[in-house]
Amino acid sequence: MKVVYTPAHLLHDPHSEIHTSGTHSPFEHIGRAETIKETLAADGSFSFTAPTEWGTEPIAAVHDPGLLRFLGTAWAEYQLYMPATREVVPDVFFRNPLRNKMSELGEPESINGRLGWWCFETTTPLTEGTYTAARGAVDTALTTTQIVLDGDRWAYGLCRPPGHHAATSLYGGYCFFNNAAIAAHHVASTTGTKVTVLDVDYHHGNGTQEIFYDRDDVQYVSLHGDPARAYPFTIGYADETGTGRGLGSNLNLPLPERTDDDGFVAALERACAAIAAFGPSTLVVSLGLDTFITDPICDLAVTTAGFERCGALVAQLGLPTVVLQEGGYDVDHLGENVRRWLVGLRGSAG
Ligand code: SP5
Ligand code: ZN
Repeated sequence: MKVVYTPAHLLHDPHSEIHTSGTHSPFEHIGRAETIKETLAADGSFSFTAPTEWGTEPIAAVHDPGLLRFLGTAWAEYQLYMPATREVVPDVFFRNPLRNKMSELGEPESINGRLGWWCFETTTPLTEGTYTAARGAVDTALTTTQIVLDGDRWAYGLCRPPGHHAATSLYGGYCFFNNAAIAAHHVASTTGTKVTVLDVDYHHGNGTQEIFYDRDDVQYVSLHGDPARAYPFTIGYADETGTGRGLGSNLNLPLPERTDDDGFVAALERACAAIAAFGPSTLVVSLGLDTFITDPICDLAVTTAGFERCGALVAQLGLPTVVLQEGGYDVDHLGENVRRWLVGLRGSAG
């Protein structure tokens, strides 16, 4: 199986993350991608390739060009406002009710105002190299997709930073550009065929859902911790099924605390039945391993053996499959969990 990896992710190197009312060392850090790379390299049956450059066009096809422009310059602009800030984080968020009964506001002018306009939460710092790293993750996703479009049955893109929380016009949740959505849109728009994004990260992929919510050519299917208790809290409920032409092509399967291998596999069987019924040409998997039993920020109980079962179940769909990295924060087990998911997917096919 081909693996697409670039060291560009090392340029996104936050030293702190603001969550649960304090500043902490980040859960989303460079060691995550490095341990995955090392584990897959040590296995010997994966062949590594570097991404090619795709430019900004595929990003602007999915995201607001304003978000793209902002992320390209925000860190440098902030230095003029607050010199020598290593990690740039908004402190004022734009919330619609602020301007209740007033005219609609466009993007504010000041850098501080713009940060709160394009970002939705505090855990996603912008560092000096974040934009370059995020562009590298998109190139990784698109190169992985091209490998599958060119005939490989599957390929794995080691995307970092992850993507599924990034919406059309918002970044957050450790995500800047929605790698999986950009990949899925690329397939749908260049081949004219249907695509499914299957999201098995612990967190609901609010960005991917929002991007495709009114479309009938891209299905979004997600298994995740119930947003009644889990991030991102305000989206990911079972009654969100799509709108307009997209009605019926969004499926959320919220899961209870401590869901184990059998429970997760049972939900994945439901997901696969819905995917088979939709009939896509291509599958894009948002692969998060934060459903793992000892993940430090999540509360499901999937094991390493369970991940292999999940990969094998997805293989039974018989679809060309683009696997893209999302979350997973138990770094001691992350590489092996990814490896076993991919081993399950490829089975004895090699
Ligand atoms: C891609 C991805 O998995 N993004 C997840 C973003 C979740 N960010 C929330 C971090 C909150 C950490 N809460 C700490 C609780 C410790 N018990
Ligand atoms: Zn996650």
